[in-house]
Amino acid sequence: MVASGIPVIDKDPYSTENLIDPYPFHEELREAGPVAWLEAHDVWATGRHEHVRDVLTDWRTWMSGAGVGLIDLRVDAWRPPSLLLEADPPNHTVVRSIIERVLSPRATKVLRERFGARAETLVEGLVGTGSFDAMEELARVFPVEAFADEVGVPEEGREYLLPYGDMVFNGQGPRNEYFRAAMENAAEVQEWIMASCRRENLAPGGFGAQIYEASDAEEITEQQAGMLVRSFLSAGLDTTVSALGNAVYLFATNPEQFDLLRTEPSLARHAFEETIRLETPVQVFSRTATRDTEIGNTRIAGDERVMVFFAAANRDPRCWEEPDRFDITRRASGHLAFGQGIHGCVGKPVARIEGEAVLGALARKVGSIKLEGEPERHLNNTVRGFESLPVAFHAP
Ligand code: OVM
Repeated sequence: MVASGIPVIDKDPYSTENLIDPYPFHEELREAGPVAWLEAHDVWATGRHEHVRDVLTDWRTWMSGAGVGLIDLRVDAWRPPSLLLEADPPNHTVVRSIIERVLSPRATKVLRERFGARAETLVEGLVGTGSFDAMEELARVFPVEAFADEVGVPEEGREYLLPYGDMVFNGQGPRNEYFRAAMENAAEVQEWIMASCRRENLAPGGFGAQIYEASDAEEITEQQAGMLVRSFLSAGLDTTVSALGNAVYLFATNPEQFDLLRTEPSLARHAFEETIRLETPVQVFSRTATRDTEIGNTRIAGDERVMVFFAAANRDPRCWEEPDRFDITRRASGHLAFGQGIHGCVGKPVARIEGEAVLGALARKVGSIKLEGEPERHLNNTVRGFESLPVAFHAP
């Protein structure tokens, strides 16, 4: 039971209908108040930009160690918790600083050229070839090849990467049909992932090997190093696949924005940020209260959980003008697609380089993008994206 006067929502954000189109639910959540009670899962939820940001930045009140999904991982964990995502200071601080070092803008600057060249080759090969699936031929290929190469994971078995991400992100939701389907082949997928995180299987010089250098320096143990490599493989693939697919879709359906990008390819970086504002890959994570607190004027008791809807905040009309419009010239900074605060996406320098590389290649090599059929959604409890996206890239 919730106290009277507190907004209660009976919609389930994880229903098929709401996964296909989450925006009516997000609007109801924002308009209900600073925070609402979700009856379907007995959990709080917040969706206004101001409150989402406040929760994310107050890690002393809002912990991650009980998990950042719907389910308390102290009670029910399908895998050993992440040392990064599902951890709090002081332990979190140590591992975060190691990953920050490996993925810093300074350390990843060299990827600009490598990713840029790969993206141009990939996109050139798709221009003028008629109808193709942009998920299959572009959005999935690029991270699975380019990012996995940088981590240094073996080439054999990379087909397990996206199924693993699907497990991880479905695992942040309820134990519903999507979670169960993703877990069908779990043992085999996890075995490959864990093997790929071992030192002897990582290419020298890659992000993975660099994490093990921190264990040589005795900053962390070898076992912890393996777990941090697992974080790369958990967080680094499905997210960027979603973003790249969503970008292609938004440009196909907003041709005037694509013309703008073509005349000014340096907008690629901006366009990537606007894409993840409007169609946010990681829609929601959660936090757990470490003490009695409040959101707006609503009391939240210690140990209660709140779902924090990045995607709702990213379309909050209190923050954005014409929030539902795709406008690559708007100032999208301040969006919460990468989160915020001490858990804000540590991989974002890499994600941005991937995005800029692919959107830059589209700008320079493609004349127009046409939808060639009905896109099919890939339904996942956390990540919003497509399964298939039939398009054609016409020559300039
Ligand atoms: C991790 C992890 C998993 C999923 C997402 C994420 C977006 C991190 O295992 O550390 O960040």
